[in-house]
Amino acid sequence: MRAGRSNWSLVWLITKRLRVRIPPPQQIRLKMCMREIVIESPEEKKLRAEVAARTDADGMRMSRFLGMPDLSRTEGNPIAEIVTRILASPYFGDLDIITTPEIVPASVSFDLFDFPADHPARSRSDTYYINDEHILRTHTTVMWYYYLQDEEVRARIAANKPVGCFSFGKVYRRDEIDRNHMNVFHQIDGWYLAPKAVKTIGVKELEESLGAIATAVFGPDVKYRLNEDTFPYTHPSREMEVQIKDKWVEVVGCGVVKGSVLEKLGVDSSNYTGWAFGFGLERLAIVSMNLPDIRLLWSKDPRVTRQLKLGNEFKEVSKFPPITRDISFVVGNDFVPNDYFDCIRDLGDDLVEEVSLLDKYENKEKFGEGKTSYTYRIVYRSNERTLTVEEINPIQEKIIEETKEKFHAEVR
Ligand code: FA5
Ligand code: MG
Repeated sequence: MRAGRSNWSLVWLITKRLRVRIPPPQQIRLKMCMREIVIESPEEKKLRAEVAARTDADGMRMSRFLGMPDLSRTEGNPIAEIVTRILASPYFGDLDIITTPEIVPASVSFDLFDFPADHPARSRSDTYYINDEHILRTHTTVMWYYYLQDEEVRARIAANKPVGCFSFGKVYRRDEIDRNHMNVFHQIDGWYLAPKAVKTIGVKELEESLGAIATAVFGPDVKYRLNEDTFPYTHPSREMEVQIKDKWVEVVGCGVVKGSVLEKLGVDSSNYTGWAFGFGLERLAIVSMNLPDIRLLWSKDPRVTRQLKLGNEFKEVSKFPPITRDISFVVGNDFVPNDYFDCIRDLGDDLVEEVSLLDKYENKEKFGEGKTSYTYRIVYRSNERTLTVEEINPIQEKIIEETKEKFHAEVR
């Protein structure tokens, strides 16, 4: 199944000569020779069925998210195109591809990856919990665990050989709502581990791998830079920014894999070292096409889909007018904004373009102890049609109702 070395040098030669922006078909065919590992999880199947049967708001929301299409596997979508380009990059010649469950144990996602006990990602305000033990995966980095369970991979490690793979697909986070953020988005991760006999991996190799990513996606003239960053499972860590027009945009998180995490995953860290990266695919697509709104990537409007080609400057299709509504309320200090954004998204679905905080303050005399006043602006806009007040008012009414009932807020 695995491509022989000789095959790969051929791919490398082809790519090098052409400096392709879009990989020609023969390369993609050759790339099929990478080993594809698909992790079947009976536990995930069972949990998916359980979620699908739920009728509470949380359950229905997660069920809706799980049912959304995986754009990284949707032919013709730029998210899939970015993945294809990265997989075709000669630098990553012999990496495997692994598909992992989307519902994963919290213990795997957080404990094995050295997340401190008080890390915000562990909290229910940042992560979707299916139950006390399981979450919707928050990043594709969780593949490290699954990859190292594969028998052939373990055999390669036992034989003192390098291993590495890509993993891509949907991830889920409770987050703000704006033109650059969705609760469901896509990531790709890659990593490579080598024994000392082959090489010791440090920042130099990490930077090389990132250069390869930047070139694969944006072409050879891309300008990028690396800043210090921190992740629980890598050290040192970096974020990569690429320059688009005169703006620097954060696109990739990466680092040298931490020895303590390798040990927990069953790899001898005195022998093996590795680099790893992971990033949001939407961000790259937005940057590459100058997209004004992340939701356009999900659009079915032919005026939009026709234009969704990487590197193609997006021309705004007559933007439909927004409807804006503000809501002010006083609420207890245990109010969790991400819960509120979820609630608004449930009620307004993809008509909600943005929710922004206009104002927040405490005033003991006026509201009493432990209370805060918030004002949010909700911008409703459709990418498909002009919204009417008749359509938006009932949604806004419902939001006001839920603000009172679910969040015990006093709406002003
Ligand atoms: C991570 O997820 C790390 N797992 C990356 C990593 C992998 C580091 C391996 C080291 C080694 P971070 O939380 O910064 O990192 O997210 C990565 C990218 O996801 C961001 O740069 C951004 O492009 C994208 N992203 C994050 N939140 C959202 C969102 N709500 N909507 C769309 N894209 C998002
Ligand atoms: Mg980041």
